[in-house]
Amino acid sequence: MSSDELNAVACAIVAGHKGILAADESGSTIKKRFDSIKLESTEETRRRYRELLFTTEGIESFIGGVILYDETLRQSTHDGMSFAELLLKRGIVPGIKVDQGAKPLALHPGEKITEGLDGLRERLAEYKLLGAKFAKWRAVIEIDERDIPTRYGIHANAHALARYAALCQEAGILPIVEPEVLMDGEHDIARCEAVTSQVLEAVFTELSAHRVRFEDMLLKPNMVIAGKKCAQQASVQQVAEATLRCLKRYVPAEVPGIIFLSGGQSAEDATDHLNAMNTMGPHPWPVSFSYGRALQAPVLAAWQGQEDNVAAAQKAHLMRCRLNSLACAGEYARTMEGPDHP
Ligand code: 5MM
Repeated sequence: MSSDELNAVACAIVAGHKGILAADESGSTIKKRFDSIKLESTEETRRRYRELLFTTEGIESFIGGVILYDETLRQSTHDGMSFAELLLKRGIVPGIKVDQGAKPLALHPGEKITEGLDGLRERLAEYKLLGAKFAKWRAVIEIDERDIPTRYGIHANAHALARYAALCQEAGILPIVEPEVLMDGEHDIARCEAVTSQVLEAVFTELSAHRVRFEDMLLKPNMVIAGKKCAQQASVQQVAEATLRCLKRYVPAEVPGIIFLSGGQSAEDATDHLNAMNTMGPHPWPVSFSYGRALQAPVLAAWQGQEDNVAAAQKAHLMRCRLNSLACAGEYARTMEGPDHP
């Protein structure tokens, strides 16, 4: 794919207030999600669950892309259509998580480095044949009192993100660059803003050094938010202001879209924060979502692994997608939550 085509994929994903469904849980993560509804995680239960998500009627009006896991990209609907083909037919761009998870960073206790660069060029070529148009790599940055993250931990993760993004562009696959500052911990919103700033600065320095074209990528950052265990939680307005301040300082206007992760926020908070940011525009880039838990938690709760609950789960799914799309337009209100709202 040429540069123009990669940019067109990025723009198509976020056009019309659409966002991304992150359904790329690895084996251990989806097992945790299924444990919460007491469902065994097997290849078939995972396939059934992903079919429920991807066949929900109407989501194509709100969802421009879906991130898949390796196993899911190779799976099909019950009547044999590959998930990638199904999504493409519905006008939704299929993508693939290509990192191989965050592992302990040697000699840096408490820090992680994402692995998966070895053999990535060959894997990208195969994923392209299987229908993936974009890829995703997630770096994980933890904050704690003991001078973590270190400069080296940030640099190592930024460097890996840039190497991944360069390989994607070489292969003609749009890279989603995801540096996630975790919201676990006791830190306040100011510390999150300081660390997120350092991380974004390092990421764009490395992307530039690796000759990655900013117009041919999407950025998937965390919002600037207080740690879950911080006694002083910030208001919706404070989160929106701090997040935008940080992004406007470090993210070039050439980037065709910001697609936030939800990071453990409740479904309602993730939508509310996104909406607040979109009432404060215009911004240099579309400000949208690429949520995993904040889109799927209500679906899993409604489904419970039962065939009889598929319709209710799809209804919950459609509603969450619609509310987040409204938030991309700055038209969401908390009063729209609840089963009775159309
Ligand atoms: C769906 O979760 C993704 C995969 O996680 P693992 O590699 O740990 O199995 C995750 O990368 C996700 O795409 C993003 O973090 C966004 O998810 P949330 O739940 O934070 O919105």
